[in-house]
This record gives sequence, C-alpha cells and structure tokens, in this order.
Amino acid sequence: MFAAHVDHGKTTLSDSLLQRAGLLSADKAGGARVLDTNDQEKERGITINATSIALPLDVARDLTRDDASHRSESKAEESKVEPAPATMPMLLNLIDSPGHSDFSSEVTAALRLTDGAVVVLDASEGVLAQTETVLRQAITEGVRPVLFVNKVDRLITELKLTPDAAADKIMKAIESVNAVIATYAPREDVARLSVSLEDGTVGVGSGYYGWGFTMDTLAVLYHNAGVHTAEFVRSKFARKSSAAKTYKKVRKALIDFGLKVCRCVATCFLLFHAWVGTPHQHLATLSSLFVLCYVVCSVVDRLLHSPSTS
Ligand SMILES: Nc1nc2c(ncn2[C@@H]2O[C@H](COP(=O)(O)OP(=O)(O)O)[C@@H](O)[C@H]2O)c(=O)[nH]1
Ligand SMILES: [Mg+2]
Repeated sequence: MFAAHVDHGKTTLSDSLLQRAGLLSADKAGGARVLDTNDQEKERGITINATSIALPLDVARDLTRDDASHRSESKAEESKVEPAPATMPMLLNLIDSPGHSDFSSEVTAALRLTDGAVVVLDASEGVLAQTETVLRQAITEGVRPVLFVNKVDRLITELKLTPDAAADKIMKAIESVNAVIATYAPREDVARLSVSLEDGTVGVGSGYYGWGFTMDTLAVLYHNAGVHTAEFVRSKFARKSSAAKTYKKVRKALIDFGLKVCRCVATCFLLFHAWVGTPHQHLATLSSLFVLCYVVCSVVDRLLHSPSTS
C-alpha cells in the first residue's frame, strides 16, 4: 500500500503503476489520479477512502543475482539451461490510502490487509506530521515500511539544486525517516526496519513524470553496460557519502581548533593587560590581531553551521 502525508503524491504514483500495468494511457497518467474515485475526492483533490486495485505487472528480475548464480555453474551446464527471462509476471494488489489526519483509520485498516507499506515522501518537504504518523502506524501493525522519495523533479526544476545538493537532501530525508523508525520501533527491530539505498529499501523518483529507481535498478543498468555486480554501485555510493562525512568532520575540527587557540591567546592578553597595564606596543598589536581573528572565526563558524547551510 502507499501511505504518506497528504499531497506527497501517493495517488499520482498509483497512476504510474496503472500505466505500467496497461490500464491507463501514458498521456493521462499523473493528472488522472484514477484511484480518487468518488466525486468528493475529485472535487477536493484529496483521497478520502482507501482504494484498492489489482495490477498485473511484469517486474524486472534481479539480473545481478541471476548472473552470480549463472557464473557459479560450469559452462557445459550453462549451455543446457535456457536463459532466464528478464521479467516475471506478478499480480500486485495495490491500496492507495488517504494522507489527511482525519482519515487515519483508513490507513490502519489498509495496513491490516497488506504485506508491505511504501511510505511516499515529497523530496523537497521531507518528513512531515503524517509521515511520522503512518510510519508509527506501520510499525505498530507489524508492517515493514519501505521508502519512496518522490517529486525529485522539484529539486531540479523548482529548488534548482545542484546534483550534490539534491543527493544531500535525499540522504537527509532518508536519515529523518530512520530517526522516526528508531523512535517508534522496539530497540531490537530498529536495524531490521531501517531503510537505506544500499539495501534496496529506498526508491527515488517522480510519480508525476513516471520514473524512479532503486540501487538495484542502477545495478541492472550497470550490469547491462558490462559491469557485473551490484556491489560496485553500492561501494561507490558508500565511498562518496563517507568521504563527504569525513570532509565535514575535518572542517569542523579545524575551525574548533582555530577558535580554541584564538580564545586562549585573547584571554591571556586581556588578563595580562588587566594585571600589568598596557604591554609593549608590538605585543598589543599582535594580541589585538588575535582578538580580531577570534571574532572572525566565530562569525565564520556561525555561518557554516547555520541551518540554511547545513
Ligand atoms: N512536481 C511533481 N508533482 C507531483 C508529483 N507527484 C504528485 N505531484 C502533485 O502533487 C499533488 C498531490 O498529488 P496526489 O497524488 O494527489 O497526492 P496524495 O495526497 O499523496 O495522494 C498533485 O498536484 C500532483 O500533481 C511529482 O512526482 N512531481
Ligand atoms: Mg491521494
């Protein structure tokens, strides 16, 4: 089922799946919001009742895993076995649920019917009140949530973020979701329920424009381009995020060290000045420079750690 804060794009995302199942034409998907069935829902543009639909889908096989198993077989055996088709048929019973807090009972009822919940998140808005509520409801009902970071197009077209800033925003959204999970899940289940790109429990995309990917999708793309393992993509990603974290830590440590040195020298100067009187001219100039340096470092520290830049 799809669960989320109101307007984060559940019904639009359902349209994309309907189109994929051949039940809706491409030009109508996105704007049609087919699962908002009754007149009031259409008029008000919000989902009121949970609606379910059965979707016959051809889903992609995990080619990288097939590839690994094939490679372990001998060449003679491989020549006898028919290559596995790239897709397999699946019947998906999808439930689109309302996001408004007044209709939370519909979400609980739907959660009791489903095997899994896709928590949809507007990439630019992040975790909001109902996101937290649906995550708590899913955990309470024993349903494992996965995450779809939606409306990623807005990061590009509206917020005009650079690729790195957009990736940072997505990573922060994932961290916020995991913080909520850690708040509500029993301590022994936190690791199992937490979501991550590396594990394939986070998808990223745009329901309106009908595209999205998980790390596994990227791995398949890499596989088709001749790169054989999902680990390649995962390790690449992990290295990038840990390098960014290390850079931030080093920068903070250097600023903290500079501040401490300046603060120490400035305090010594003030004490010396109060005790002995005006010191030698050069010493006074040098110490004033340290005081100035201290003030500049403090301002830089403030700017670097202000919420808009973090
Ligand atoms: N830019 C953008 N807008 C979207 C996307 N998905 C949904 N929307 C818009 O967000 C609004 C709310 O979508 P809807 O599917 O009704 O949200 P729901 O309340 O979660 O079901 C609608 O105006 C959609 O056109 C998306 O991927 N990108
Ligand atoms: Mg809706």
